[in-house]
Amino acid sequence: SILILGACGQIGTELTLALRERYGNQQVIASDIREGSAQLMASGPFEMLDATNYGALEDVVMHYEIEEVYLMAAMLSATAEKFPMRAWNLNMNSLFNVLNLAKDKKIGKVFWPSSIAVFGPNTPKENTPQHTIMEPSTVYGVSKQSGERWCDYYHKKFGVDVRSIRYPGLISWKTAPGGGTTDFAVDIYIQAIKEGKYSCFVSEETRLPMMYMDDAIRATLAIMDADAEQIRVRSSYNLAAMSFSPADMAASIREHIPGFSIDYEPDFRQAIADSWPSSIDDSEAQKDWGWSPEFDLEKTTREMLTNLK
Ligand code: VAH
Repeated sequence: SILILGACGQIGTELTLALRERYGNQQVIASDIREGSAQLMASGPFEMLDATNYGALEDVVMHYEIEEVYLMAAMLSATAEKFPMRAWNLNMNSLFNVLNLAKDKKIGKVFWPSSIAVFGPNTPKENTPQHTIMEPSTVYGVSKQSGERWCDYYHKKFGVDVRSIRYPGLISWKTAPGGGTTDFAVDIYIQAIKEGKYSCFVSEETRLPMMYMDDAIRATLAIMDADAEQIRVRSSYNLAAMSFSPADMAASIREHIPGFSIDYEPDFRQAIADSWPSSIDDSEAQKDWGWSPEFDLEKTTREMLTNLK
């Protein structure tokens, strides 16, 4: 069976539903520290579980005979700046628990999400390469950079089959994101429908790598489906789909909601966004396991406005 930790989060919710669709509802155990959407809770087994609690995690793994774990539980960039030590504890101890279960052969395969947040202010900003300067200036970014080093170490040292993707900002409508800097790219659609206007917490020219959730889920399933020898990068793969600014989003929204207006009130999240790249080179993922995106900004806007209406 498959276990998802953090199954009620923005990625976890859709990953759980996609895995249940593919492997059958009873084969996919959802877990989190709180219950999730009605659709998620109704579609298969659920366990209340704190991913930092090794004993509780091991019990669930043994009870359900788990072979694969998707560790989606984490504290994201904005919240992590407010609670650095809680973020480090959650993001790192959950990873150590899962890597050690794999090292002890209690599970066979691990997916762990990294982020473009591993890059920092002196990383090349355009077409950021797979291997480059990484001096993250956020707690979240430090935890993701350190997590990548541990994943690579456990693979090389103990043969652990852990696979990882550096997600861009993710846009989806099924579950609200929690505490991310790129949450503006979701909020803008929700507010466009509700109020016809949005006050954006990053500046209009803030251009960031973004991806629609369907592409992110498809990439996650693809990297896990690949043969082990195809996965040459065991830290984490760069992954890309599109890059745009809030101004680009507003223009795209106005094609559907002509009167939509936006103003900009940058807050502490501006400095986080400014430390990240504007576009990503994901040629390694394309080459090693056949990655290619399907959603551009226009298609994303259509999907979001249609489903949020
Ligand atoms: C965040 N959505 O904003 C996450 C992601 C690249 C951004 O890591 O923290």
